[in-house]
Amino acid sequence: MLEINKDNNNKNKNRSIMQNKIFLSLIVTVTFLFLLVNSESNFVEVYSQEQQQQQESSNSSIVLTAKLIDDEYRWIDSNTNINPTLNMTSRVDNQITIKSLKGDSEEHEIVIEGVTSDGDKEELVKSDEIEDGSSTAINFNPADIQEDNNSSSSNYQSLEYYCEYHPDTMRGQVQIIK
Ligand SMILES: [Cu+2]
Repeated sequence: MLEINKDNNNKNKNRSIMQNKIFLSLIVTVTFLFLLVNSESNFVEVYSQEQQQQQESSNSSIVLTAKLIDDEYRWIDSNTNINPTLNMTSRVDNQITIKSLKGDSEEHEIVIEGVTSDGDKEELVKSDEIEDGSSTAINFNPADIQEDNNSSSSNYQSLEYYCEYHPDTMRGQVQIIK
């Protein structure tokens, strides 16, 4: 009788130890899963942030080539648009690279100007000259002119870009994207 009781006790003890073990391993598994899901969502977040940054940088890097089209010089972008509207991201250094074609003896130079509500035009950025296959780049951060609240030049009605030497045919609009 005493033997049997002892045996039963042992069985009960064993069972509760088993239950504890199962319970513990359940907690460990759940914790592990939780950590895994959490780190994965962090990873996804970082990944999408990286993608966004890549998109931004590709949007804000513009290449314009000076080309003769029907005897007139024009700015051509990488999609062969003529004098395209340049979309510039706010609070970012937007890089604009200008290129000339080999054999082109004409000089070109890009200028970004702001047109005030009074119709006054003000030079904001100016590049070096390019000629005969050379290229150069300028940076334009729209925040630079948006923060300038002290002068009348802060409120531009519109922004334009043009070539210093061919201002009539090599001219387009600049648009700021917020
Ligand atoms: Cu030009």
